[in-house]
Amino acid sequence: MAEVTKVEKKASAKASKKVADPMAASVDKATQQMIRRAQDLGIETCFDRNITIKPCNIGNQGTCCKNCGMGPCRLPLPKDYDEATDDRKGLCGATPNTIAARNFVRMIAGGAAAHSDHGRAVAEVFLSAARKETDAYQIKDTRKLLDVAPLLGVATTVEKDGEVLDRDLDEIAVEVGEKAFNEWGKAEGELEYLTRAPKPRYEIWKKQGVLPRNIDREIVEIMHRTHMGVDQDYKNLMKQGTRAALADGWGGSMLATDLQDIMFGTPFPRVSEANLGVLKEDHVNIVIHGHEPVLSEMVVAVAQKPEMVEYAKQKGAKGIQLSGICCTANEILERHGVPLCGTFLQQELSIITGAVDAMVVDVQCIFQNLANVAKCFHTKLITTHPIAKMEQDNVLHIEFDEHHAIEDAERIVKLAIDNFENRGTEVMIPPQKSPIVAGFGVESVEYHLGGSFRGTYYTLNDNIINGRIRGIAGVVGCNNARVKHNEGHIAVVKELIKNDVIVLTTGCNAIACAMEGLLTPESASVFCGPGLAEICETVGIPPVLHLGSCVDNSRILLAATEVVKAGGLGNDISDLPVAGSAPEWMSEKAISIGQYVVASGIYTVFGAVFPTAGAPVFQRYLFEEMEKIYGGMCDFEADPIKHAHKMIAHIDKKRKALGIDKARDRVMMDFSDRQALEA
Ligand code: SF4
Ligand code: MSK
Repeated sequence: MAEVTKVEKKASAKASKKVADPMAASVDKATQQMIRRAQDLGIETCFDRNITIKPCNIGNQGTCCKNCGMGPCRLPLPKDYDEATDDRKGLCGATPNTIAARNFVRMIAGGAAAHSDHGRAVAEVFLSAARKETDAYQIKDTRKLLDVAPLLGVATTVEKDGEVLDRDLDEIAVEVGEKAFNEWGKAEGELEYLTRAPKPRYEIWKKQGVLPRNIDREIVEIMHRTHMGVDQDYKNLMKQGTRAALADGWGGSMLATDLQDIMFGTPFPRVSEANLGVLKEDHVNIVIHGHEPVLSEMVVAVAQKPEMVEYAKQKGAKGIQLSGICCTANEILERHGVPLCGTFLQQELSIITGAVDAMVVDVQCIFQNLANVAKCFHTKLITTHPIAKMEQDNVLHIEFDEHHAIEDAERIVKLAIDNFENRGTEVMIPPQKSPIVAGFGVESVEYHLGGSFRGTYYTLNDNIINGRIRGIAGVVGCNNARVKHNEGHIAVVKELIKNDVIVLTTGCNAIACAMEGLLTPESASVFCGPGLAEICETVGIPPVLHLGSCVDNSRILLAATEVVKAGGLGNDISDLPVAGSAPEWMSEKAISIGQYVVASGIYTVFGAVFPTAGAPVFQRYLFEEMEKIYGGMCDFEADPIKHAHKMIAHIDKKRKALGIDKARDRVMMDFSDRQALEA
């Protein structure tokens, strides 16, 4: 009998491996088609790994501690759990509450670090641009520069001989860059942006002792406090978790958004498309994936150069098609209209099309398995960031540096063009793509829904008060392969808009909504309740407003602040008929976002899983008691319709407290009814 070779053994093991049912894995047809194709080609994706790798139940409950070498200490929730007699302990005596709280705040530290380090990288480039040390980047939006400067304590005017003169813009930019950069590590004081919040909110943070001192310190302090044998009080741990989360939302993320807007332009609504169908068979396809837009901005600029397009034509392509995955995609969409190739869970699938000539990745949310998938095709996988390399030998590393940014981008684009001719004949691009309008922000919402002659956000508030708009929801966050791709995102959002709740979206929720066709003004008449449909049709906006990337959740905080300022809906964010949601979250960043949103006064519902189920007392603290402190709290609901209705119930509770609940029982009045009222 012939000897069975290692390769054959591996192949037969592969053949017997269980794979995902594409229909059960995603609601999206393009995704289903590509999962099937991957399986036909024998290429494993995350959807299949979801079948073969089961999550650890104890880790899922948040009660596994491995913070020292005496562990891991695993404390699962007993089937007959009784709070009064619960005596679970780790070797050192740590209780489930302490362990779950330590794990939870470490997730906040991870998330806040990721957002904030992204912000720091942007601040570094900003400073180089302001000091004119690089030709590639300029200060594009001087209006925003002048808006941001005073918020960082930078004067925009100067007094000379009794006269007030405008300060030189270059000088302002350098000082803004320096002040911003200082926020990561200043020795004294507190973060400058905290006072952008409504005053009562700031006072709550002050009273609770959670004003962040600087961004880095709060993250470091979490790592210290959660070290073996330090902070053992879950409430005290959450205090620090809150402080670090606020340093993310009102610090690192907000600075990233502002500095990116000043350098690359403040987004304004633009038309584009979304889903794998944006890839073009006869074009060089470059997919950009990750989070930091500093490199992708350059790739966009270079790919549009006539000489590059000409070079692509010489190589037999009709042009260059850029598209994006995850939040780098959202960044270049909101500023340039570059189409969205897909969500977090479609990253492997984009390569499976066989049409991607280069995938360029920077930081965060990048599957290590991309390299294995790319190996099966001609796709060049290029890492660009010194902190995010891959070990596989088919991955190229072209380290990006702002001092030779254009040259780096040219090298990448040329590499992709040169690779076009290596494409196999087996290209399969799903036809699905949806038209979208994206690129909203605090400024454009003001423009579309406010109108400068009536005062900022006045019309939006007016329509909330009269009940046409029932409330506002921020629906954000990732995909999670443990739940059906995009199902939760889309069901939650559709249920909200059906009930007249306008949705602000970012991250992969925004991409999911884009793929479903919810980012067009026309979708309002199909999916919205009558009040919201009327507003969207009158103003010409979609019922779901795409506000950008993960760091752009800071735009949601500022939009809520503007609503408070416009008046008539209370004095603080916690008074507003507003709720948050992350239906399919998976990233530590979502936990940090959730906590800064909660601490900003917003009730926030998570889907998929919640990592504290093994510590019911700590979970109750997050789900109930947090509201008494901050006016916002976390909640969990896996069923998307119930999830949306928890948010709607909260919105209605806030409407009632504001005394505007009756306004929703609107009576359609004709002219004589109105005359009678006025008389
Ligand atoms: Fe176990 Fe305590 Fe060490 Fe955690 S810190 S692993 S609970 S002994
Ligand atoms: S990309 S963090 S999967 S939203 Fe920002 Fe999507 Fe979540 Fe990454």
